Amino acid sequence: MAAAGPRTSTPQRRRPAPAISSPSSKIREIEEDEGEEETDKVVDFSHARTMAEPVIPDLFTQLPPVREGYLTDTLDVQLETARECMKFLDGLNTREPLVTRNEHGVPKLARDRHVRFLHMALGNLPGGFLVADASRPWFLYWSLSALVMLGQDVTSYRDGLIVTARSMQNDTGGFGGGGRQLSHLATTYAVVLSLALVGGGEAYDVIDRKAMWKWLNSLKQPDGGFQVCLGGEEDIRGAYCASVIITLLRLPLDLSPESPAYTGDSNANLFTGVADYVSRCQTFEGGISGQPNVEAHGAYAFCALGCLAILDHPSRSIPRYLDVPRLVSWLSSRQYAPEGGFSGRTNKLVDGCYSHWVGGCFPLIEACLNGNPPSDRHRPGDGDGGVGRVGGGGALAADGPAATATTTTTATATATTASSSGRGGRLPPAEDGLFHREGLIRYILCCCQDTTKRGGLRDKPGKGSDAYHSCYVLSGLSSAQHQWELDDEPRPPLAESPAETKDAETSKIPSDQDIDPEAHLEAVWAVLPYLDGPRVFDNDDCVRPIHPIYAIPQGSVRAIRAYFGEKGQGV
Ligand code: FPP
Ligand code: K
Repeated sequence: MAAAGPRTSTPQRRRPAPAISSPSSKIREIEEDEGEEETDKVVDFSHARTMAEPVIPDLFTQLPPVREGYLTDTLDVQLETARECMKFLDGLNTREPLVTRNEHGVPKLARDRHVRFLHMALGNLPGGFLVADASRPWFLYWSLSALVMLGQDVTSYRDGLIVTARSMQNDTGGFGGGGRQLSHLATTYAVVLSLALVGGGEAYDVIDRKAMWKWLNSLKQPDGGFQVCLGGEEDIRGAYCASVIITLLRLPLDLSPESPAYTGDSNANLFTGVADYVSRCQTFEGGISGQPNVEAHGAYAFCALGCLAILDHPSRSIPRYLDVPRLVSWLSSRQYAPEGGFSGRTNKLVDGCYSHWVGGCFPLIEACLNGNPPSDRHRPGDGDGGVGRVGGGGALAADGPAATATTTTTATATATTASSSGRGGRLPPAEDGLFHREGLIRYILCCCQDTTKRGGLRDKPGKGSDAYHSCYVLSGLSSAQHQWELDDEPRPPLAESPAETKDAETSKIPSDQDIDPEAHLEAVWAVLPYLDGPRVFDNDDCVRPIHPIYAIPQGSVRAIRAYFGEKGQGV
C-alpha cells in the first residue's frame, strides 16, 4: 500500500505517543488509528505544563495515516523507530534535566556540551577504539569540522596535526590511516581537509603534491573512475575524494604514462571519464550507487553531485550526466514523517548522518536548477522523461516530488513506486524548496543530540554520540539553516567537438575532454540564512555555513586554493 500522501500540517494539540507494543497489538492499533476521526482524538491535558505551551504540527507527532497492514521485521523496526522519535519530537519529554527547549518546543543546540565532546574526541581515546585505528584521519576531520561549524577556533590543533599528518604520509604519495599504513583516498581526503581546516602554509606544505599527483595517476582507471587504494576497489567515493584533492591542491591534470588510464591521447587527463562514471552510477530508482549496477545510497548521491559540481558549473554538469527529476524524487523520498530525518536508502531507517549525505545534496541540486539552463541539458536517448523537462529555476522546486511522480516513463514510475512504498511516511513537498527544512531541523535538534552530560550528536534516539555523527549531523543542520546561490556568470558552453555533434543522437554521453574545473571553481557561492518558512530554532542555535561541495568553510577552501594557485601548476 502506498504511504501517506500530503498531510495537514495545521498545528493541533498533541496527544501522547502510543507505547511500543507487540506486533499483534500493533495491527490493532493501526486499525484503530485508521478508523479514528480527527475530532475523536484524545487531548491529554495531564502532559500540558502551561497554556502557552508550544504547538507541534501533527506531522511530527502522529504516525502516517496510511500504512501497510502486514508486518515484517523491516516494518516492525520502522514503526518502532517512528514511535521512539515521536517521544522526542512531541516536546513532552521532561525526563531530561539538561534539555532546554525554545518557544517552539524544540531543544536548544547544546553547543558547549558538543564542543567538550569533540575536544575529547581529539584527545586520547580508550582501548576500544583500536579497531578504528585505520580511521584516525577521519576522527581528525570529523572533530575539527564539527568544532568549526560550532564556531570554534581550531588553530590550536595545527602543530599537533602537522606532526600527525606527516607520520601518515607515504613517500609514494597520499596518506594512510597511520604510520606505515597503505595510502587510501578516504584517509587522504580526511587529512587534506583537516589541514585545510587548521589552515596556514606550514600545514599545507606537509603535503607532497608531486608524490600525490603520481599516486592519483596510479589509481586512475581506464573507465574514468578511481580505485580507492592501489589494487583496491573502484567506486564513487574514490572519484569524489580524488576530485576534491586535485582541486584543493591544484594539482596538474596531466595523465602520466604510468597511469592505467594512459592511452597516449594527449587530450585525456585525470578528469576524463569521471562524469561518465558518475552517470553510470545512477540506478533505476533515480538514486546513486557506489559502483555501477548496485543499490542506490544517500552517501553516494552526495559524492556524485560533489564530483559533477567540481567538474563544471552544476547547472551544466548535473543535468548533463544525471536524470535530475528521478534523482530529486529519490532524494525527497529519503525524508520521513513523523521523524523528519533522512534515510540512506529505500526501506531503511532515518539516521542523523544522512542530514549531510542527503541534505547536503539539496544546495547542489538547487544550484543546478537555479542556474542558467545550459544548452546541452537534454541527455540524448532519454525520451520524454529526460532532463529536458525540468523547467528553469523554480519550476521543480515549486512542485517538489509530486511533479516527478506524475512523470510517465516506466523507470520513473518504478522509482516512484519503490520509494513511496517505503515504510516511512513521506513528507509532503515543502511549500518552498525541495525538502522539509523544518522537519530536518526538528529531527536534528530533538532526536540527534545526546541529552546527557556526554554531549555529541548521534544517529537516532537510543544510539550513542560519536565524532562521525557529530560532523555530519551538524553539516546537515548547516545546510538546512542556510541557502546558497552559486554566482552564475555564464561561461560559453563546452565547445562541441565535431564528433560530438555527429553522434549527439546516438552516443549516451558527450565527450567531457574539454572539462576544465578551474574555469568555474572560482565562482562564489553566496550564502544567506534561510528565512522562508517556519523557523523553529533560535539565532544562537545557528551553526556556521560550509562550502556545499567541499564541506569545510568557504574561506578555508579559498585559502588553500589560493596558496597552491600561487605555486603554479607545477608540482
Ligand atoms: C550503509 O550502511 C552505508 C553505505 C552503503 C555507504 C556509507 C558511505 C559513507 C557514509 C560515506 C562515503 C563517502 C566518502 C566521501 C568516503 P548501513 O547499512 O549501516 O546503513 P543504512 O541502513 O542507513 O543504509
Ligand atoms: K545507518
